Amino acid sequence: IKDTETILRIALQKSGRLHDDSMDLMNRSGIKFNTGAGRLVAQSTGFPVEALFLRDDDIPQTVYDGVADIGIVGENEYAEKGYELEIVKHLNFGKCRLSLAIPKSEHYTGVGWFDGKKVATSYPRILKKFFEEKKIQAEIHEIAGSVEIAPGIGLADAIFDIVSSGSTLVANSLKEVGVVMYSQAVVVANKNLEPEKREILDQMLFRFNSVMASAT
Ligand code: PRT
Ligand code: ZN
Repeated sequence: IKDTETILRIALQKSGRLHDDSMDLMNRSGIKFNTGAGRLVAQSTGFPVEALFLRDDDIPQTVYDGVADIGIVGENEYAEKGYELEIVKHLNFGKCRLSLAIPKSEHYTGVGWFDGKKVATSYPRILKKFFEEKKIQAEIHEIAGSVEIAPGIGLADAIFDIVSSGSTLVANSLKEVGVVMYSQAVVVANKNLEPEKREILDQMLFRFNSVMASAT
């Protein structure tokens, strides 16, 4: 009996800020997918890879569970979810930072300002760790989206959220007072990849490296 050909499964964001750059990198690496509208799984032509299109929130666990072998996700999402994976490549897109921001009318006195305050965020785990390290007693209020409006509507005193240009903060009368982590898109891999899959991954990373080197 002949073994079925080994296929590397990669989890990619279905739609959103990382989708286009992820697809573009795959395409320029010669890995094209037979995607149809709404399809969640796609086979590649000419390379033993299959794509799973997911919400970015689900990518770390999917790779950890081995449903996908590797994935492209923001370091922020990887850090928040807490699954142990191997970061095999930084991709230089999706760059942003996770920052604390407060109403611009507030006088900021340093991180102690947050003592006794209520902070809205979609990244409670990263924030909890940061406050613990700084010995700050603050209340963390988890919300899924539109974090920036929380202070304006009286839901929180401050926020902890993704910032890139900073214009969303300005539009909501907030000011950035501290960066907790910098992030970019990364390739994460399951820690127990079988050798055949590891070999496909290495070939893929070799192509990524050539594409990224020629782009600069
Ligand atoms: O549907 P799904 O769950 O997959 O997507 P999502 O809505 O959770 O995430 P998405 O697509 O918005 O972002 C995916 C990833 O892109 C994030 O996890 C980050 O790693 C990265 N990224 C890079 C960003 C930004 N830049 C960014 N600017 N994610 C979000 N933003 C938000 C920011 O919070 C602000 O509200 O964009 C808004 C504009 O930012 P400013 O500072 O430029 O005004
Ligand atoms: Zn998400």
